Amino acid sequence: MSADCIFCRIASGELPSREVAQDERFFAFHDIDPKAPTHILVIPRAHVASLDTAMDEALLGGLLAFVRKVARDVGVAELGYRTVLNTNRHGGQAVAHLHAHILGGRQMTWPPG
Ligand code: DGP
Repeated sequence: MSADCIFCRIASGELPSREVAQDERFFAFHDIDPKAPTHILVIPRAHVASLDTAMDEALLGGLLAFVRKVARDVGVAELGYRTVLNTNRHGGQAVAHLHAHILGGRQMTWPPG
């Protein structure tokens, strides 16, 4: 837990969010600025700044497994969805707490901007 991290504060319940799912390691909630009909963020409860500094491979595997479970549970898995991990400045990472975006409910395009 990092006291000045908004995603740590969301995962702890200190800040409000539209929760989708949680377990002892992960928390999923709706993005405040959705870019698709379904736009969910999945974060580890533990404070990890980015994919670049995430050293716990079990945590990374667990994050993807949780993404898959959430995508199935909200009903976007069959048609498909995009999972995005923006990393550092060129990656477009605005919040320095590791998070996976789940984007679904519309056809995605390629390449991303
Ligand atoms: P990124 O650019 O990958 O760091 O994406 C950060 C995302 O987090 C962005 O899509 C907006 C979202 N976000 C930022 N602050 C909040 C917040 O306080 N609540 C929620 N639900 N989402 C937030």
